[in-house]
Amino acid sequence: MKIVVLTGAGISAESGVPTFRDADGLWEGHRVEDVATPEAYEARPSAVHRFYDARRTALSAVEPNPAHHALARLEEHLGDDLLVVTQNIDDLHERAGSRRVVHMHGELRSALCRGCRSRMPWQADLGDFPPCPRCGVSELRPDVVWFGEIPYEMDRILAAVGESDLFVSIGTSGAVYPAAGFVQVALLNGARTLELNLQPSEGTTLFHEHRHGPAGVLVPEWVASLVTA
Ligand code: BJW
Repeated sequence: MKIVVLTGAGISAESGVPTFRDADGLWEGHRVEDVATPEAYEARPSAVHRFYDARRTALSAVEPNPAHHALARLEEHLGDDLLVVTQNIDDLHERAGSRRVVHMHGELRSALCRGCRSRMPWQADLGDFPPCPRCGVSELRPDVVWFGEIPYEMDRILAAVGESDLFVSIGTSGAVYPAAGFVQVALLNGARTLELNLQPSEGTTLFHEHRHGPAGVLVPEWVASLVTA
């Protein structure tokens, strides 16, 4: 059985990483749609760098939770038949042991050159506008996908979703496309669809099955049922 799992901020919530659209969400009073844009970066680059530098630093203080570990365990059983597509820019899937992970909205521990478009692993702050070590010309920005930009590895993702027998969405509000549309691609190709989320997502009616509760409980239960079956 081929499985594609789409994860969102909700899977990292129990690790202490804030979500975007919940009451205690990340942007506190700002709509994420107004600030996660290239235009916001052009207007206030220092403020945007401060925000991402703080989130990168905070990553060192959080750990993967039982939901991340369960997905890593599932990969041990399914190997190449499991692909985790995450909208998250944290590295908690990898730290739990998952290897087949696509970061469609980029990664906190990566930088992108605004000039030569090189992507490179990056641990330090970007707020002092370091030049690109590859071209030396332009400044680096967070390697994340803002509104209006094209998410990474879309061809690989759509091929995997199209070939999947089961599509599982975990901890995402279903508010942001193209990720919110993957369930429809899966349905059109005959896959079963399962939602594991704290509450019904915006696309909840598109799923054959829903389980609502914390990912740290639901995901290990779901993985255990698959592995024992
Ligand atoms: C728990 C839990 C627990 C809590 N256990 N659950 C009009 C109509 C349709 C589309 C568009 C439109 N106008 C514009 C668009 C396109 C636009 C878009 O979707 N806009 C919407 C506002 C409508 N999309 C884009 O621009 C994208 N690019 C694009 O479309 O390019 C064109 C193209 C695509 C493909 C091929 C060719 C061309 C880019 C989108 C980029 C999104 N970027 C961000 C920021 C990334 C960097 C950063 O992290 O700062 O990505 S925005 C933000 O939202 C972030 C997230 O990945 C993304 C999704 O959020 P997520 O993960 O769902 O979090 P929440 O907070 O919304 O939800 C958390 C859920 O977890 C909730 O349901 C909770 O209940 C639950 N939860 N605790 C389980 N313990």
